[in-house]
Amino acid sequence: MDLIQCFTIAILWTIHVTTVVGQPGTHGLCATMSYRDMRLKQQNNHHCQMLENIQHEIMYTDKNERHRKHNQIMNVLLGLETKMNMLLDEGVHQVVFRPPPEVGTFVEMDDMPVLHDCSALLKFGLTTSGVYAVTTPTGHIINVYCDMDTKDGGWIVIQRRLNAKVSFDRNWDEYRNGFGDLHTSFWMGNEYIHLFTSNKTQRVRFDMWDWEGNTAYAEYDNFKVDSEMESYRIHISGYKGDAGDAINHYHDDIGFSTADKDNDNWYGNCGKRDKAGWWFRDCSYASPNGRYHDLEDPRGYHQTSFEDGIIWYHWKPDYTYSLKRIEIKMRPSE
Ligand SMILES: [Ca+2]
Repeated sequence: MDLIQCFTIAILWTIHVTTVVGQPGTHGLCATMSYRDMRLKQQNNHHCQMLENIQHEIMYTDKNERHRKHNQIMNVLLGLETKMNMLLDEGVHQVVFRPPPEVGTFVEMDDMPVLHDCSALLKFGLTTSGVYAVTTPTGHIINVYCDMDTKDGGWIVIQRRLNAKVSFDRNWDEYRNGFGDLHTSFWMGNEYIHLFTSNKTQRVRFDMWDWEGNTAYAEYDNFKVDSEMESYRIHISGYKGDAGDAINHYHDDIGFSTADKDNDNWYGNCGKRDKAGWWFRDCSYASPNGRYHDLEDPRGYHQTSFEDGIIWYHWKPDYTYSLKRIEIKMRPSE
């Protein structure tokens, strides 16, 4: 097996290990936002670090230095093998090796795609939804959830609400950096949304579920979030879908607000009142980050106080109707 083959197998193998072990009930650390903040020494004890190592090697290794790096990478592979055996001992046995897109050939090093977002991973042949490492436009590697199943695939999931376990009543810094668990409920982080939408024109899609078993979606062709200096101002237009346009006509071109940073147009503080961070105006027709109400809530999901639930008014024209589930995702336009 030559070096190119080693690289290719290593990266595909590791990505799938990362995906599989990141599923609920097995090993969720990869999926947490705190993983991004762990010190290198701590990360070294975790398989995610191996993926990062290999990606760094592939992206930053000069052609002439590859042989010098070879042994180093082989050590990473040995570590990976050890980790694999540990996982197998722990009962994780769904480890998938997927050959490169063109069966029988291996991707040349110079052609190796930089895995810069979920759509690139999809093009590379990774069709399983899950947690992956991708590079931000500024060159940092972060963990994201890729939705490969929703129409067109290759979506970076920005937000998901599944239950009330993760509170979205968070401050500015938490909304900037991201919070929650990538397999359940989370916010990707305004800074990352800004970076990805500044680099390429992105589409954004809202998928939503009600309590009666119905689904709806809203998609926008143009989605961009400005920098923190500009209060993460949103630019969104080009609606299509069956949920109704609750965003473009009302939430376009407004800064992000949280309870501790009021950029809304209301005399009060929408984020404080609705216990959420969002692009509030006066205050919202869409409020995906509102408080999660379910049947366990003593007030019941259908008895939210005015506007404080998960609202999409153009689908459920009732400010006391809080949705069962919602997801927000983006992918490049082309
Ligand atoms: Ca205000």
